[in-house]
Amino acid sequence: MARHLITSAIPYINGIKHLGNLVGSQLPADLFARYQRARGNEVLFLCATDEHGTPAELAAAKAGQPVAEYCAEMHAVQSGIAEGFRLSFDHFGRSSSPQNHRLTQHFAGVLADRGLIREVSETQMYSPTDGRFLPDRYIEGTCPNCGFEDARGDQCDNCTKQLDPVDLINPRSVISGATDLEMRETKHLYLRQSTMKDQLEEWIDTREGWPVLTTSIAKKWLNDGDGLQDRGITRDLDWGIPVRKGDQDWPGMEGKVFYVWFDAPIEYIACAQEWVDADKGDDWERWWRTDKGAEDVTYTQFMGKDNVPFHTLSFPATILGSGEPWKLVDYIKSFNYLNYDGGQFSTSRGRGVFMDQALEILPADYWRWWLLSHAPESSDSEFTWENFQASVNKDLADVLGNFASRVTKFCRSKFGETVPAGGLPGDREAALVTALTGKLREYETHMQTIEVRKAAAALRAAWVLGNEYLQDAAPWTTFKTDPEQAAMQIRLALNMIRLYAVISSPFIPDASAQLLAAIRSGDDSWPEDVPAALSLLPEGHAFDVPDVTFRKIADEERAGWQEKFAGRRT
Ligand code: B3M
Ligand code: ZN
Repeated sequence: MARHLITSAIPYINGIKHLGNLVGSQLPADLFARYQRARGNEVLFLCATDEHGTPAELAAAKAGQPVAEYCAEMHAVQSGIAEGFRLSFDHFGRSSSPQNHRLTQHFAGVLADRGLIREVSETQMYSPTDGRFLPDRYIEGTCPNCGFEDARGDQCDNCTKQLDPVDLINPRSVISGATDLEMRETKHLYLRQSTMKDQLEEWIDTREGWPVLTTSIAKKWLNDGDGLQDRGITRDLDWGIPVRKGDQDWPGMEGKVFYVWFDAPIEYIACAQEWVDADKGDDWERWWRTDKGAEDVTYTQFMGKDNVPFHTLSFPATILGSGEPWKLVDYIKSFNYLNYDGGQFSTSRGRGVFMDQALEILPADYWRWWLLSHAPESSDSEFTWENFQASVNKDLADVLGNFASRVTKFCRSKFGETVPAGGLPGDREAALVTALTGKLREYETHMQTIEVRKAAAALRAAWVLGNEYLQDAAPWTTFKTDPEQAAMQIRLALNMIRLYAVISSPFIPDASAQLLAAIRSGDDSWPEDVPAALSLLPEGHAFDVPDVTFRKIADEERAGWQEKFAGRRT
């Protein structure tokens, strides 16, 4: 049994995520976690809310709430929506947890002891109008790299360059819009990533089969311009993890907190501690400490491409720099962006479909299927309502849903609601088994290598084989001349419903559970051997005709949604 540690990028606490965020990390991570569990492997699947930094402070201020209270509420909201989408986290933690406070301070202390942190006295933007220093996201301005005018102080959304607020051209305060910003002296801590460039590069070079998207972004930040830069890891903010050296005070750092991107990835580890402290598990170290059993763990991270620099460079620098036996990531699966109907999804502009709205319209499986089968892997992809409608109606309703419904209804009307006996399978059945085995092995390969779209295509192809078989065998015709043979065909098809339910469960868990329940099978074992899996339900096994598994989306309905979501979210 293999052991898989799986983490999804942890979503910012400020507000509900849109479908583009979902498909870029949490959803494919869930797909992979469900698949590995279905194959009988041991999985620890973790996610959390990213609660620190200016986004949280700004959103709480906007909501007129104390930031701790705001975060607690939004965590509950995000957690509920994650359940709605059937994201099967073993724990959904919080980066503001006491566990993460301790661990982040621990890492800072160890890194300092190993000479990897330097104190820098720097001048930073101070806003007399706002009466405070303005860190990263409180400042916007023009990107020095690409000229984009709304670049944030920490990163340019246009060219993905990591920035420092002082790099911006024509900076302005996000709080007040003030432009009378002045430079004042303040002291900060820097992680000396530059001294670790060779170590990081060697580590990245020895990772096998990483997606080009992942390694090319990492390489760019390692080698472009002056190469890898040291990174500021503290901020002048109230909300965050206080700067301490382990459990000691850090002279000169009073009133400062760690930078959100320093503590956020550490939450991947702290989350495993939270999982244990919540009594859901009893040993987090065997997942995270290579001296305590984690050397045989395969660790896979999922994220959007804008998060890649932090996961390929900054977080590994923290881990490697500590000199402690923490588990490093084995595979980073990164995604491009999903666009919305001719433009970008945008949280700040309220553009697109947000996770809560999606679930109000249709059950999770409809979205899961579309999003995963159109995952922005090799390039950006686009959500359009027409495409969504077509894909739901064809793949889910016509192909999978219709197969289950036709087979069970026909059986009920001719043989009753139990699996019929019937004669021996012939050439057509042998051909089906061969084709199905081929598709299934293809599907497994794509799932193992996390080629999400290809996996979806192979799964769809496996569903199509069932329909083609049914069309070709035509048991409703056969029945008139040879009821025995029709019974054999239907028995095979009923078994295929069970097989489909099992192999489809990573994509569409609710529909799979519904089909398994209808077929009254508690056996969700993976079809390692297709012929065996297709003779599992014996003669006389009772079943029910399932309710409509997937309904079709009508044109008027689609047009209504298109209209409803054309404007700004209110
Ligand atoms: N919260 C950015 C995002 O939600 C950030 C990810 C942190 S992963 C450690 O896309
Ligand atoms: Zn830029």
